[in-house]
Amino acid sequence: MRHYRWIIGVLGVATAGATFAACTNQAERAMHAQQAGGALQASSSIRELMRQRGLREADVEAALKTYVPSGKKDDYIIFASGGQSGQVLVIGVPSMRLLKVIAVFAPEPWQGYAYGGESDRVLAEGKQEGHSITWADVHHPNLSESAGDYDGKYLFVNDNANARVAVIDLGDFATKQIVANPLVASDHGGAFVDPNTRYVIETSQYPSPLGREYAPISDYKTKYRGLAMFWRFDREKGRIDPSQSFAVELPPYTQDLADAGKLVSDGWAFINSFNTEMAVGGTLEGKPPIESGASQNEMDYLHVINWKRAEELVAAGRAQEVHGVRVLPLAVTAAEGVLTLIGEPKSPHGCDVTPDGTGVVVGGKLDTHATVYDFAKIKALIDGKRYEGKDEYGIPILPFKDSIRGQVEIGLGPLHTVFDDRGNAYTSVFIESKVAKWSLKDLKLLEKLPVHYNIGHIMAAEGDTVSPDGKYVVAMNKMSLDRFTSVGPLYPQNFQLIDVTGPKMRLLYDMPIGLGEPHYSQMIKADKLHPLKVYPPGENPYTGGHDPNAVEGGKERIVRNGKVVDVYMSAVRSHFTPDRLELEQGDTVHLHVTNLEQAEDQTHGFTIDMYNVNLSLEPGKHENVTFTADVPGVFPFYCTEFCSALHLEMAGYMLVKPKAKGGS
Ligand code: RUQ
Ligand code: CUA
Repeated sequence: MRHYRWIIGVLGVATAGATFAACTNQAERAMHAQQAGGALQASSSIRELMRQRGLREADVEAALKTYVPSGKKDDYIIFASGGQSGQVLVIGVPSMRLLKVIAVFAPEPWQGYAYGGESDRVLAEGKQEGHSITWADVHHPNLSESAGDYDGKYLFVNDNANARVAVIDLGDFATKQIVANPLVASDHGGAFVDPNTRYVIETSQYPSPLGREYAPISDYKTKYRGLAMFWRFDREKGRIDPSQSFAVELPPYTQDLADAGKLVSDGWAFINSFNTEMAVGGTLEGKPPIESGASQNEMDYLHVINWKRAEELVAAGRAQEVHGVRVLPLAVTAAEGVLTLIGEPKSPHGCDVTPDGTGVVVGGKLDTHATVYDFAKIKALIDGKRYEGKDEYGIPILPFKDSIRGQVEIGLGPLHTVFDDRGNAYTSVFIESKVAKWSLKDLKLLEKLPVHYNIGHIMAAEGDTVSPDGKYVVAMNKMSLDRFTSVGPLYPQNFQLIDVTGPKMRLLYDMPIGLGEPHYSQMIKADKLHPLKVYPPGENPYTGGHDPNAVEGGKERIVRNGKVVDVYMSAVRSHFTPDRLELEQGDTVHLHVTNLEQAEDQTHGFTIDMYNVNLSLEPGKHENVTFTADVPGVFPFYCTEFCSALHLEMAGYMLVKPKAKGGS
């Protein structure tokens, strides 16, 4: 209500007064009178407008809190998983405008990602067993951290389906590396970072024989395993260094979400799990499906990993090499206090370390509580070796009751938990379709807000850091029925922006996500990002330096060496040099093309008819493309970005002369 009155005040009175005083010319005055009249009319008719559009005061307030006028920028940026699209979404907050889709695990034509240029190599790194994979089930984006705070430098995402992790450089918002895990067949607990991004943590989901080997399902308990992978991140190079990475072998429980400790719990990692029953299905043989087999036990296990200890043991040579990865075997893990288990109520999900690092919150899909584990208690129990027993792999188990701070009665299907700056936690409640706000201090439920519908993950502004910002929470909903205009049986997902500044949560905005099922996202203060405006001249974004084949203006040329042709080409408004390529059928062509521009936003594209080559040449960028001119004919090439008035003229011909008949 306050906002509404304020609008009328500003639009109706202040604007009109100020404009009249400032102008003398009669025509101008008449014009301003008309405009001011319009404004006055608009303001006095806001109620009318609200009536016509069926808006309540709460709607107007939400609109005022989210509307970002043309030319103004957002305060926060969300990096969201693009789900099955294999990509990452960049979204502004509070406007919820989509700013970019970053190509990660799937080809993306606009960015020229994996269409003949340098990025082909990045996608090819993601092969598993020689198989190219051109999609991913992206789950959890995580920003790089320094001292537990997002530093705006890198983003890591996992591919749940094919056990891969990608590194995105936030200097140019481009994917630089994909590492394929050679040991496991799926990963879920990733890609989480420790507070200084020493490691990117990736934990397996469905157990399988390590090293992607074969073993019959009857050998499940003896041959199938889980894994926690610690990928060493080299900040200088901006790449994961597999040679410095290691893994911790885990029992074949289905490890799920993971999180790294922070502050007091730095050096530790936590993973929730389900199916500690080790059910393997067999529905056709009349056995229970995994679903029911896995829901027998009252308790599953929270995995507590002392990764600093694991690192020491690996350095001391206690690991074994499996497919080039140093793996700490289960026996070592069990004997040396690397892994400890604690009971977790009924098919847990979510595993979230509190901002101060003293607690770990786990939801229970089939339990109505969020359980808050207490790191100090866990540490004391481990140090005193006060175990309640061991599992069948010899892993020590801590007594549940003595390991927890308490439990919060949340409702049906609590999953993930995030935090604000005032000691509140927010848990997604899947079955109830609600966000539950509760107090970390006294574990009291404070409020529940309905969301639409089936909320999975939940995310808060800077929520995974040691100092969350509060302000916003985003509900990431699996279903959107009745929210948006119908677009056929496959519905978009629904991101709902929630204002958490007041005593009550306020739903502000619905944003449909129409290309995949984003699981998680993170939200960073926009001013922490410092992306490049243009590339330095001749930059190869995928090697991270000046390309040796970069072309300078005036040095364009075509060099033929027998059947191999090197073309050194420049692009500048609005022509390519050279613009005619005379080739012989069967020539191998190495095309080196540099965008010579250094003006912001002056991107050119490059495509050749039929060859499936499509490049995006941002200012300064250099690309290398190799192909065989196997088909004779005339192939126009042109710029695919409307870069200038004469953009359509930015074209040329590749002429491929047929081999002489009967010749070789
Ligand atoms: S998991 S909600 Cu990766 Cu909860 Cu999706
Ligand atoms: Cu360059 Cu269009």
